[in-house]
Amino acid sequence: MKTSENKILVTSPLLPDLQDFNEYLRQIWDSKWLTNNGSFHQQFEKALAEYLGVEYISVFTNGTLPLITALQALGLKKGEVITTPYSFVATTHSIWWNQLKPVFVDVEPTTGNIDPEKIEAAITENTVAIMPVHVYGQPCDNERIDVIAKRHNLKVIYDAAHAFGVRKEGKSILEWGDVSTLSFHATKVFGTIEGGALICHSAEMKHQIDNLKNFGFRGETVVEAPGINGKMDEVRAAFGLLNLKQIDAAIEARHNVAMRYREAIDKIEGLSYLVEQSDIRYNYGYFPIFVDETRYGISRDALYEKLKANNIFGRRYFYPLISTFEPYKDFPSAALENLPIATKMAEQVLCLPMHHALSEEDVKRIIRGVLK
Ligand code: T4K
Repeated sequence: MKTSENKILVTSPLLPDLQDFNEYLRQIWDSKWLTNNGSFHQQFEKALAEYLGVEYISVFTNGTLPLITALQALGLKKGEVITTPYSFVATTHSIWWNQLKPVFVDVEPTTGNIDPEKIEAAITENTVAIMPVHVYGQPCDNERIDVIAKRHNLKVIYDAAHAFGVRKEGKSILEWGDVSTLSFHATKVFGTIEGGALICHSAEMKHQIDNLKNFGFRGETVVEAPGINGKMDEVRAAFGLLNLKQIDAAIEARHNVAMRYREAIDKIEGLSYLVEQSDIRYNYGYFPIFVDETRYGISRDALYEKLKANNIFGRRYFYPLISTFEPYKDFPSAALENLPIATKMAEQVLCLPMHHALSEEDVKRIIRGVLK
């Protein structure tokens, strides 16, 4: 391999056809309506609800604000929220921004998701909610999480940032828990440049969330809650509306890459990947592999550097663990002995490039790169 070969990045954004987008931009220019629940915003919410198979969805300007707003909408003002350290840092930050206390529990080695058994052990009289993450789009064990939540009267907020379009037994996993959130960041399977959404289960709650993302206004003159500005503008709603038309093809292209990777990695000693659960429609947002240094021969970091030297840019999502970052590292639940599985996964993981536009030649180059 030569370093003069093209750069292959971990992901590449899904972009609408430029002519189609220009036409939508022209309509926005003509209407002079740029934000605040405009026509594209309304169309986008409707089309998303249909595509995802959910009833109530509210789109936001990114994927972090729906998490922050979810905790507000559920009226959680004080207490502890049990969560996973194996995620992007926004998950924990959203708890902190609500002045709630994150409590980390370990994950399951088979999925990387929060371990329900460890949730139960971490519940105290101060626990008010659970915030699991469907990491890499792998569905959490919602049945066990539900039972625990009901038994202890806790709210469940699923961070489904990675789970766009993921279905279990034909139904959207976004219907689980009290609420779920999505991210439409440029690096995600489905993007609106920046964007996100909050999914809830009643018209009343959607109304409350719509008000919260608009400063808490109800009508023109009444402010019913200390809301925030989380509104998605018309340009990004139009972008999202167009991307919906090509999302299935993009997921199919990712699926093909995943199959090629699996076939190759099955033959490499010391490398593994997350095994799929049955009856799930995945979105193939990420392709994490785990490097067992003793059997593979070199460390995860050495493989990461070796690929980089060949212009192949994987990413160590999710290393370091959130619980090791400055704001959280001194929490008792952040202690390494509390999180052995998450710690091991974070030390071994490398996400290989995964997106809809990878060519067969790219895939071959990446596979050659990971071969010993
Ligand atoms: N919850 C979870 C579980 C999440 O994973 C995230 C976000 C959130 C909540 C919060 O959602 P948002 O508020 O972000 O909507 C990225 C993303 O910024 C972030 O959205 C994402 N998770 C996280 C896992 O990854 P970085 O720092 O890795 O992004 P960056 O800029 O290094 O980009 C990665 C690669 O993507 C680049 O090598 C090239 C490619 N890229 C990136 C951008 C921005 C492009 O090709 N085009 C682009 O425009 O954080």
